[in-house]
Amino acid sequence: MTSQHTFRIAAIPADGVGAEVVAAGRAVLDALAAASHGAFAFEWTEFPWGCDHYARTGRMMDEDGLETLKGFDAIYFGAVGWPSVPDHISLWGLRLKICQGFDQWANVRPVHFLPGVVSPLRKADHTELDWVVVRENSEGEYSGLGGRNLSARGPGSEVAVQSALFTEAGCERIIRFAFDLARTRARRKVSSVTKSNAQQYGMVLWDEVFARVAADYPDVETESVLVDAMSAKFVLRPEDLSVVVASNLHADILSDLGSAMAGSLGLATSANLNPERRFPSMFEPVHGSAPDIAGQGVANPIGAIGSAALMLDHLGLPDEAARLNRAIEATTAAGVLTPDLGGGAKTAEVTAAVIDHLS
Ligand code: GGG
Repeated sequence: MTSQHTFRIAAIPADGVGAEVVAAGRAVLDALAAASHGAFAFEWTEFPWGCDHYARTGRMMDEDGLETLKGFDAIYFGAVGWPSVPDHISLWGLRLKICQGFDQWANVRPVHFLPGVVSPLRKADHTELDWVVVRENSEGEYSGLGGRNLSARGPGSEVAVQSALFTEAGCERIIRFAFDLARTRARRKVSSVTKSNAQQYGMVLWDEVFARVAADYPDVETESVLVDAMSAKFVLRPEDLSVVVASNLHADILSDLGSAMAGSLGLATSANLNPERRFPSMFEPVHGSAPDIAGQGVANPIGAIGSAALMLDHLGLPDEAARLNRAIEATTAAGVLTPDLGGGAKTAEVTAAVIDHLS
């Protein structure tokens, strides 16, 4: 039978464990497609970009890479960074280049407990941990504005400036996105996070836009919390949160904290969305390249496989996404866990278990 719909996916494993977890996600998606009896298929094109590419060419990705990627339905990404290349060069040369080049301004990072996963914070009275961290993904502290040697005073006196850029339009679109998302959830609540007592320009603008947009959503509970207080709240009152919206840097840090609370950074999934669909969106585990375990076959593939479920949703296959999420839950519930979760399973064993549970 011929496929009714073939999705063209660009796979970019990039560095370290990226190759292992992207291979896992691809295997699971291909198994789903095979079981669809021709209803859909994936056509993969893999790009060898990352730190090895940098060593060979002086670039993290091809010069015309963004132009090439424009033709795909979605991008499936692994992890960027390797000790041979300074982190700011690898990050800006690949992941941020794609996110910013394709205006993927909404980075959605769900955080929830999985059955069978023991977290030190999974107390009887905190059995529900079910949030989405919405990360502003186009500006803020990642504006790239600034410079070094501004004073030119010589060795030992160097000065560096790093500017955060907050635009009213940028704040408004991500805050509205968070409110619209909250309306789809059981708990209709949006928590806005800033440090506007200390950051008196951009983050005050964010707070003002939040208050204005909130007035359009009277059915959604709201709170504005400083990032230091929110860090404590994550740990002490996780059941009081639903959608958390924050700037690029704050949301990155908070979502790592959240996924550690859920058991491991290796579980954390993410979607870098261009909600207008003018450009492809990108799906990736939140974790980095993990040089300490790369090549050992023990990386947790759940973050990458769960991100593939987010991609299925985006591609218009919500039933398949739900099926994949159920298979992930069945796998962890059965105790098939990688070492980061206290188990002894290899990446390939977890992947095979997820595929088994698809049927
Ligand atoms: N898969 C996510 C990834 O590769 N992250 C690498 C990293 O260093 N990210 C920092 C950031 O995005 O702020």
